[in-house]
Amino acid sequence: MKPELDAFWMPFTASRHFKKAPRLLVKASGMHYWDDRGRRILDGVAGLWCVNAGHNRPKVVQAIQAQAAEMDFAPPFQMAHPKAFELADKVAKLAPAGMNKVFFTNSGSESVETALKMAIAYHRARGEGQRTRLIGRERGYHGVNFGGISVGGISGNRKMFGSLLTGVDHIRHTHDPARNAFSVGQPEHGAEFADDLERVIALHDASNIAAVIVEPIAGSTGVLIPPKGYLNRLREICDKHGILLIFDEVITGFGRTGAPFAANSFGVTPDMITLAKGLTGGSVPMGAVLAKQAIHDVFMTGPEHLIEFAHGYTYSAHPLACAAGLATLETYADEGLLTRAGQLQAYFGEALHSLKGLPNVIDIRNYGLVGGVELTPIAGEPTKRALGIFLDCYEQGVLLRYTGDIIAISPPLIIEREQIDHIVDTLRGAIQRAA
Ligand code: PXG
Repeated sequence: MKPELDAFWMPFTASRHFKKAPRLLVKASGMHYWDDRGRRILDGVAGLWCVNAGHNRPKVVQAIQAQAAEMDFAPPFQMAHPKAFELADKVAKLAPAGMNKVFFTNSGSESVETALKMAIAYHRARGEGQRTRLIGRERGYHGVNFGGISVGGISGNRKMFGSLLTGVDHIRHTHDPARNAFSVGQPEHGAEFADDLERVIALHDASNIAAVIVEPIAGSTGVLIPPKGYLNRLREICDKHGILLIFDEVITGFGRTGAPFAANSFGVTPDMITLAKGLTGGSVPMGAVLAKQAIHDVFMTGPEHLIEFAHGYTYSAHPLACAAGLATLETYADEGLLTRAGQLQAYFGEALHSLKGLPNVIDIRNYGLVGGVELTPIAGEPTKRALGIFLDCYEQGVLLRYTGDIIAISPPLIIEREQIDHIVDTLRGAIQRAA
């Protein structure tokens, strides 16, 4: 290993493997990265599901440069700067009707913690302080902080970290390959998986439960598309029992599903939405929680000189992030990107499903511009087949992502049809070579 690689303790990386043969990206533009060997790499995962408008878009670059020169930082507690209000207003205008309050964070993980705290505090402020329990879902990913891994359902992200939050339950996941393998778009079967929520409610009584959090499409666990009717049923059950419904749209937000949010695409309005990634297209770290007016208003009581919600981050609504967010939203609007995934969905889906029948391909899932290709694991060596395919594609100049033995595809929303073909053809070759 080169000594200069030693100090950096890398996030979510097989670091000894990586440091023997590092993959270093040094430049980006539009649909592409360039690596330190000067090779051009087609970005099939929008960086890490975040670069929705493509890389280094001129308006965004210019906005960040101008903001850095004008004002580096403004304290967000008891002070503010104009772009914070402007960006909140623009995000609220994109949101489903009634979801018009925006709380800024710096990441998806922080958005999740913020939403969970808001939910518990909301019930307390309304005089139901016993509603503290939180419900997540098996295979859910809600970032890596303690709240997020507690409601999250990926055991590898939980098992090393002790007792986590107390008062958390999980409903079952929605993966059902026996009935739904190779579904194009939303699977037909499984709306009834939402009824598992009734089981948990029966166990604890609804009066003790604050909120349910789910990803509308589960991303990190390997792209699980919600069965038809499933999210509607979750909404009905939450309404019946006075439980808040939180959609974690860190991946699905900002056009991934063909609408600004998956809540729009699936026609189900939650009480809160957690955001990050596409909000600034990955250019500057930023997250946000969108909340219904009614949730916000519950806090607005008591003496006006007192802080209503004791929560926030030094870098909430950071000027660079706000400038980047405004320019990113402008780029989405200029180019119609928040609905483009809907126009490409059929083409993308067909291309992806052409991999059916290849060796070891046991399921293909797609919605909007997100897809997953599930492979049979190598006996006794889970994740190794997908790792090999990921590395092979990278050698061929295509960046994808793998999780378990699932290959995830989630390109920038500016992708062209030939680039979809190129990604799928490269993946086809790699799957065949891995057989
Ligand atoms: N919620 C969801 C639904 C996410 O997908 C987070 C929260 C946390 O966001 P931050 O910004 O704190 O990382 C995420 C993040 C992958 C992968 O390919 C996915 C994410 C992050 C890194 C890798 O599985 N999603």
